[in-house]
Amino acid sequence: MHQLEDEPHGDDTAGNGLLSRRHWLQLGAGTAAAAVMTPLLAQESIDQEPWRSGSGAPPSVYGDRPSMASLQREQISVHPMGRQAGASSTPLQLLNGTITPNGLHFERHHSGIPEIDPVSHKLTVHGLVARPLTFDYDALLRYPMQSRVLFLECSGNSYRNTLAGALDETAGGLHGLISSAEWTGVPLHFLLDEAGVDASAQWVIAEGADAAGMNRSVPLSLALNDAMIALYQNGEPLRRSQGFPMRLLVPGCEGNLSVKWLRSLKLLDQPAQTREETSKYTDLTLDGKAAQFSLRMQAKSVITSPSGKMRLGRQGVYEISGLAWSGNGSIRRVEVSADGGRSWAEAMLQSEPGPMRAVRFRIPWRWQGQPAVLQSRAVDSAGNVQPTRASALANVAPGFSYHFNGIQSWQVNANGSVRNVYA
Ligand SMILES: Nc1nc2c(c(=O)[nH]1)N[C@H]1C(S)=C(S)[C@@H](COP(=O)(O)O)O[C@H]1N2
Ligand SMILES: [Mo]
Repeated sequence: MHQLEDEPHGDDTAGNGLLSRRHWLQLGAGTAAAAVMTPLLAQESIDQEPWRSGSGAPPSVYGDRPSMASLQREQISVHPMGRQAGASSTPLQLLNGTITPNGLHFERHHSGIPEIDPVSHKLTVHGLVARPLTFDYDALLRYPMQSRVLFLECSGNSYRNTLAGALDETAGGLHGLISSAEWTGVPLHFLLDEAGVDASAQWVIAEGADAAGMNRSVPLSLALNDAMIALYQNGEPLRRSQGFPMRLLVPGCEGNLSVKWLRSLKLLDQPAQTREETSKYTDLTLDGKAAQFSLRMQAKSVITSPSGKMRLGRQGVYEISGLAWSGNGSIRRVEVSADGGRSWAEAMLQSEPGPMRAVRFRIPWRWQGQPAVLQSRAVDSAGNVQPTRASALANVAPGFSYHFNGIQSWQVNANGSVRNVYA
């Protein structure tokens, strides 16, 4: 958490200390107000730091994170069938910017991470096509590729906030089944065009080569217009846990559609009604009906700093910062409240908004020891506004928790501690 400075008021833009962006523009202006908090005045002679007393480590084969930074995924679900069937989440509160480092991309595996030999792995395109085709890794590497920065979110993300009591968890523990990467790979339509899709085909059934053989039905329009076979993740070959050697990516849709370790694409005239689109990932409503194929992830945001389990130190101006995304397009704006939703101020978007891409938002906030409830609300390019927790749950059958996008509330107490609450 960055604490900035103490200084006179006058920039308030919404209740309980939210400040306008003007507050920050002044920081660079050379006025007295420009003093960003300087914790210590420099001394005449600087002490000799211990790490300067000898030479450092030699160049390494593969870079490592600093051992002082305790960057690790949180293991969020212990599955009754064993840890292989669980998930781990991105520690959102420890990161900044918008890209997730590969080693911290969230994981969700139905049957663990297979060890796949890229030389013998094959991808077959078959079913309602003129020519069934098989592609190996080498063949795919020769196709024209595209790179796209995309978020990937599990439809079970944030389900913990659907439970009856608010858990005292971190931002990553509650919402870390979302990550972002620059994915590089082959637009799927190249392979489908080559196989010659039959006019009767409406769906593509994608299947993985893991022991679960996880499979999902993807509407043909999405497969032709937007999906890709990803081969690289942030510049390097996919991580094993992300589907090495190849995975399907269906931008903006629930993570389950992005089948990892992809081995088969079968064209059909109807969905396959697999386990993952019937007994799982469906939305049961209060009238007893379940909606299938709620594929697009809805507008959502989360403040990552200050956030759950953090503690504010001295009083002063802090930067509230977080992530926002939507599977309906791009993020148009993000609003922030410090008074539990009574008043809102528009945050700055500090990264390029783009389709199916998470943005980083920031806004200055003056904390003078007063209790506060911090919230953020995303608005996407289709005009969807992120709902409150209560309205997001209003029509949901108890115990059904997929696709939850209710507003997160962080309570800041007078002693500076920050906790998840339902406001
Ligand atoms: N073959 C296969 N593909 C899969 C899964 C799986 O278990 N097996 N899990 C799915 C689910 S539920 C999600 S949310 C995403 C998670 O992708 P990640 O582990 O790369 O974050 O992969 C999807 N693709
Ligand atoms: Mo998922």
